[in-house]
Amino acid sequence: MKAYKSFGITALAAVSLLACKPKGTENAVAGDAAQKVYVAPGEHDEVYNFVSGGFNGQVSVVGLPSGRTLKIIPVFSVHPENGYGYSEETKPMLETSHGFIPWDDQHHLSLSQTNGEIDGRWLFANANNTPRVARIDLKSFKTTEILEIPNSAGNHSSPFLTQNTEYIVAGTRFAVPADGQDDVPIESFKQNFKGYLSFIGVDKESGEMDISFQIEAPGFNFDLSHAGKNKSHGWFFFSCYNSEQANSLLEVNASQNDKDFIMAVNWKKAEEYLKAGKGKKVAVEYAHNKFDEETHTATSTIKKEVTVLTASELKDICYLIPCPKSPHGCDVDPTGEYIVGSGKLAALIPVFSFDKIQKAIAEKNFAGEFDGIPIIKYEAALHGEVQKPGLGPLHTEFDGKGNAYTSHFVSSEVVKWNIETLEVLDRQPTFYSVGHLMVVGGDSSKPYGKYLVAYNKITKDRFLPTGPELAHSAQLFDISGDKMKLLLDFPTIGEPHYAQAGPAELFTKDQVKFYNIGENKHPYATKGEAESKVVREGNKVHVYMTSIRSHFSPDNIEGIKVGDEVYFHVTNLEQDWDVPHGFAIKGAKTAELLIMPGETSTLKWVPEKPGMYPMYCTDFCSALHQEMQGYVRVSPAGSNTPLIY
Ligand code: K7E
Ligand code: RUQ
Ligand code: CUA
Repeated sequence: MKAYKSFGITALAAVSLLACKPKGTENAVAGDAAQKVYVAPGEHDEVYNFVSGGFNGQVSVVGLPSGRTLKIIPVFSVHPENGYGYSEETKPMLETSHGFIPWDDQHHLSLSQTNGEIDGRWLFANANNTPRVARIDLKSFKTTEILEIPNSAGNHSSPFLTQNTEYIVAGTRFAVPADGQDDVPIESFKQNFKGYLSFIGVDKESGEMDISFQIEAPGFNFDLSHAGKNKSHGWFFFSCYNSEQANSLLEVNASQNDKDFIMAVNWKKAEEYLKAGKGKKVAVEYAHNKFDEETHTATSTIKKEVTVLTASELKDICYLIPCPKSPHGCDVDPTGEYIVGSGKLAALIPVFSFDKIQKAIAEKNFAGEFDGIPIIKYEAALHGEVQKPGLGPLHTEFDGKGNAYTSHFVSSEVVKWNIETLEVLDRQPTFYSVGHLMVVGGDSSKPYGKYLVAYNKITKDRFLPTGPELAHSAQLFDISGDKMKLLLDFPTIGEPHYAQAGPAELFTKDQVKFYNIGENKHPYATKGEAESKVVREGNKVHVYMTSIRSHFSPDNIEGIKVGDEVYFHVTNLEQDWDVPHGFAIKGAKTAELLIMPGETSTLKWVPEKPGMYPMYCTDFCSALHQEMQGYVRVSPAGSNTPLIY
């Protein structure tokens, strides 16, 4: 989030003040910090931390408490490290209804849950700009599915999930013209623009996603959301700003109203309406991309229709709860009773009670309605307010011991408070201007606690300077005691927004180490060197190539002509953990490949000039790695050089 504009001069002043170290910060660092974060050589971290990459479109995997980056998982952006988005197999993953998109913006992550507990199966990620939701398989740490979301723009309120991963939910940040009618005047915002909330069903076994239904809501900006848990399972809570429905958010336009809303959605009720045949079919276009783990090949298909339930007609699936000024985070505590709203422009944190919301609905304790949607009276839904927590509250997580931790962007601090008594218990400064924060398991019904990480928006002087572009800074706190203790600063990849984490055992148990070559069902797999070959079909040339320490087969090829479409299908024959091979050929515009043991990967190359083109392995794989090379001779189009390999 970027809040400078709305805070104007005050925020800028606050930020520059904070850029010099506040007094007494040294005391916040735990005396035994070094010991607590030290993971000895050869030892493993205690926790996997999955961190969003923000504008880089990726996800990184960080070990805690060491802060070591273990892997970058490419999701919505191409990744030169492993050829994601470059190889023929993975290119379809980045197809959308707008065509191939090599770079997007990734904000939030959700680990799959069963009975409200992290189950270690999948990680879901959102793309903000061209609305999509991805599923990462945590056996392989690979992105295996991407679903585009129609009727959405700025997919920010996403991908939050229900406690058995029944649904991934995605709310649109930008209201969009209703019924897919895109060509309307922007001035007609109030009449024509709506907000859509997508409920994406997830298959229990395979994890496969598709849009089950959408709810058409007023044209607010849906910012963030969280599912109810336990007693509130069956409900979903969305923060919405711009309740004025202004079409320009410049200046104070969108913040005139003293209160915006949290919208409570009864999705079980929506399911009933759907079963009863309610809902309209709306023509749309969205891509559904799947990576088949048997053939190791992705496909992309375009789907054409969604079912939309209209909230204002159905009356009893959506309820609005007033929430002070521009709510951002909308978080539900582990019991499911408390819903925490964080008004970015408010100087308090309202905490709503699920029981009270239910009572208010039953007693019709409403303050009016908006587009046919009842507005529950603020006091009727309120558990209480945290007074003077800090400035610019954004996001809240929980430790399972009755405490909540809220990040404050403007006053640059993490504030710990008690959910029942609403009393502030502790505060620690962050360096600088924290956005999201995360407690290990802090979004589940059973937080693991122990560590909290603050993901800060401004780095300034925390690390050695690297010119104008700096790594973002994360800060690890020990939250096992009464007071939070700073343990470690570490740099991150991209701009982390949300992150989630769980104890290591959850993710290590079924991990893939390499692919069994016998089970490789890739249509162009070559399962032994003897089967390697080059096959010409018109101007298409398929090279069935193998790689094993330390040679390619075939390694020298003649008879390729200018303008041919050459496909190098490289199968890595190794059957050993951690022996990838690389592949590169001079002048190839699709770049390189990195092929895992037992896998087949394809590089497409269209030579444009006659010449001698060396190819080689790019990953140091053995003492004879430098010998892993060959030549391709390219002759002029129409010449009669025979095919030799
Ligand atoms: Cu607060 Cu996109 Cu979750 Cu960033 S948003 S901080
Ligand atoms: S070679 S070990 Cu290019 Cu010195 Cu790499
Ligand atoms: Cu194979 Cu280097």
